[in-house]
Amino acid sequence: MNEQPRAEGTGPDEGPAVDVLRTLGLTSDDILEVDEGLDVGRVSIVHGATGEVIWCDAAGQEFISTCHLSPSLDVRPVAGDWVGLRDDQIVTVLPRRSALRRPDPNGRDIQVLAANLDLVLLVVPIDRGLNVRMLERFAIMAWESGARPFVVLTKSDEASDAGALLEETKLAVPGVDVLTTSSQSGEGIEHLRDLLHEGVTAVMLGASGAGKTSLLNALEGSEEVTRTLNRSGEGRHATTTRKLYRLHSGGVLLDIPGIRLLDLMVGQEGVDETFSDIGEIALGCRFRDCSHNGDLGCAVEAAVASGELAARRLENWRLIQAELAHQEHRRSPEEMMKQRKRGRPAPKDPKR
Ligand SMILES: Nc1nc2c(ncn2[C@@H]2O[C@H](COP(=O)(O)OP(=O)(O)O)[C@@H](O)[C@H]2O)c(=O)[nH]1
Ligand SMILES: [Mg+2]
Ligand SMILES: [Zn+2]
Repeated sequence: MNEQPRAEGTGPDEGPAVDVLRTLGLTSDDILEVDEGLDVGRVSIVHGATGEVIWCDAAGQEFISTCHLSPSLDVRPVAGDWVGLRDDQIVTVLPRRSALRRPDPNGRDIQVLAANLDLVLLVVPIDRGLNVRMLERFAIMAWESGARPFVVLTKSDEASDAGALLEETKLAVPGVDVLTTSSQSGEGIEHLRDLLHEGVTAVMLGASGAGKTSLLNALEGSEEVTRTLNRSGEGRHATTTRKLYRLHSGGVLLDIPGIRLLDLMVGQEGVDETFSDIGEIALGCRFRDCSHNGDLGCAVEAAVASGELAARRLENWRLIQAELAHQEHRRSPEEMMKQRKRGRPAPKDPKR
């Protein structure tokens, strides 16, 4: 194994190639070990049997190529993947540190949308109130990815009571940071820029019309973000693609296909994180496998009765549990049977 190029902190390698890879979002958690003679790059998009890759040679000269996928690949590369290249062919997909997934249209398989993310921006408009159920689903999917979820409330200039909606959002996704923004007035945009600094790769998850494109334009201060970026001023890093934006603030934004509500993936871990308030209260339930549905000594239902927990929150949790069971069933009937026999998983210890 050749050990170059590698991220800072994982090896002695510094140099022009690593400098370029950093502008592509390389972090110290990415370990780019590839075979001798391979170049390293980052995938911006894959369509069919080819992928668009931004890569650089050992001298730090940057290129953008449409590369064929080697038939020997055992992992299909996706946007955000670090890959090893030989002669314009992707021959290695490096290990992923996070991955955003959704159910395949057939409902049985799982599709990876983007890899090696640090931040999943949940873009949620508040000009017509807050769609809590959609927010919860986005949050679950984000938690499942292994990246950090971050809620960006948009269109605050048209919100009736942005302050109240902010509080409602915080209750819906405990433990997730929330920022109120407006692409119109500029509220929150500077904060968002600070968040998207070098070494951060982000995606925006949000319904069509949520304000994602406007946000990107506000961040970049331009209507035309697909123009050639030239941050070094020396003609280097001059390539960007329609799908991998190198932001002026230093971060990388991957453009992924829009997600419909139906596509959202539900996973136990993401549900536990998103409903950590219920998980915490459930520690007080008499039975570890309490279903919070008429069970004896249920602390969660008691919390609803006392007003400590909103009834709607428990309702949403139940709906999500049903959906989780349904998705798992569609994916694997056998696994579903096993889980039924084992009973419900015990609530997880609260993290905070
Ligand atoms: N008032 C207001 N309208 C916005 C804001 N951001 C986006 N919009 C409008 O919302 C619509 C959808 O925005 P767009 O960025 O295309 O959403 P996308 O589909 O998520 O990319 C457009 O008509 C925008 O002008 C905002 O901050 N304030
Ligand atoms: Mg758009
Ligand atoms: Zn209970």
